[in-house]
Amino acid sequence: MTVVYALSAYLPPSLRGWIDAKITGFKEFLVQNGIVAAKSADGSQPESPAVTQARNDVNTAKSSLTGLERSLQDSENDLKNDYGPEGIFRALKGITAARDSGEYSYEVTFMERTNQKSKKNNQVTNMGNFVHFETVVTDEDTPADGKGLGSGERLAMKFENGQHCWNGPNRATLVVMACSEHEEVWKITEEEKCIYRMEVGTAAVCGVDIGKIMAEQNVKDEL
Ligand code: MAN
Repeated sequence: MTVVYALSAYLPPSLRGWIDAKITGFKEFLVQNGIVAAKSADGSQPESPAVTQARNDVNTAKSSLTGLERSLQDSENDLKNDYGPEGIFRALKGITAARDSGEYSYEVTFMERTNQKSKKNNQVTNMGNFVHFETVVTDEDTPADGKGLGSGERLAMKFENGQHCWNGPNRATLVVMACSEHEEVWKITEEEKCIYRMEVGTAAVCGVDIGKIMAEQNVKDEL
């Protein structure tokens, strides 16, 4: 533009006027169509609308990519969680059963965590977070009301890495399950300092094929 302006200085005034008008018109056309930016009052050259638009498009695309990455991560985490075969335990996830014992109330939230709640001050201590299934062989007489583990191979949920125990390990719980009509905690023991065992009844294990569940978990672990 500057070169054209300089050249027009050598032209006869009538022609110069005509060229100046054409150049001004062309510049206006470029501004109106967003190809170049209008000069601001202080004479600086701001960004053109086309560049602003392109930048906005990039930012929008970036934030939707971030959203997609987050939901992909959520799905991957969900897949990694162990629900056992055919989603049998998916229905149990998040259900809580509790029982008082001594100065505490103990609760298991299946597939999530175990808690020890003080009856005095309601303080909650995490006794472990769900890691995986294990099997336990039990050998006891089933009580008359049927509320007990009985004898045989039982499925168990292992919860680890709970709140650290003073002068001891991080709290951990083994929740051993047997068939029962409702979810209920039958017995709680502290086997060693801060290592707990809960015996619970749940309809989720009635008639399940333990061998199949463990085989599927092993396949998942190897993936
Ligand atoms: C608390 C409870 C007990 C545990 C002690 C260990 O009192 O969690 O179960 O044995 O801490 O200091």
